[in-house]
Amino acid sequence: MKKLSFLAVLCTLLSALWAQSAQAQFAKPEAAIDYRQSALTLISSHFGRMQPVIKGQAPYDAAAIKANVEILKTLSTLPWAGFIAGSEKGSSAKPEVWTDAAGFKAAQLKFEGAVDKLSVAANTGDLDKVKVAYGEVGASCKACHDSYKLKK
Ligand code: ASC
Repeated sequence: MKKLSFLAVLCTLLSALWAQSAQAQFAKPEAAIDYRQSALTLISSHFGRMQPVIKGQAPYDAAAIKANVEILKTLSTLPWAGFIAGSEKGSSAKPEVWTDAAGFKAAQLKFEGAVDKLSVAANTGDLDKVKVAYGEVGASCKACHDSYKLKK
């Protein structure tokens, strides 16, 4: 019993420390901007490289698409931690990212959900399903950019 409560206290302390360090992962706003832009660059790369297959310009290698979509699934969760308070200036993020935080969060979840669906489609090995799901991911990229990214 004593051992258990010691463990419980230890876990509580460790998770509090972890939460603190998760919040303090960027030393300055520029680092947060670099982080989110890097993640979005990787997303663009891993999304864009599938386009020739979707357009029928390259053969469908189901295993390669599946592996790439798995990477995209992880990447899709990453950029959002970089949109910290204090990093409003110095990137193409619109002020609405912060003034409409709920809408921005909903757009993130829509994108992540679309990538999840693409993953389900990729796992079937059915190119027609992959094409539809790919289009939905692209639409969620565009919808978020239209509302939350400055046009250059
Ligand atoms: C991409 C990319 C985007 C999106 C967007 C979809 O490949 O880099 O920003 O797709 O163009 O509408």
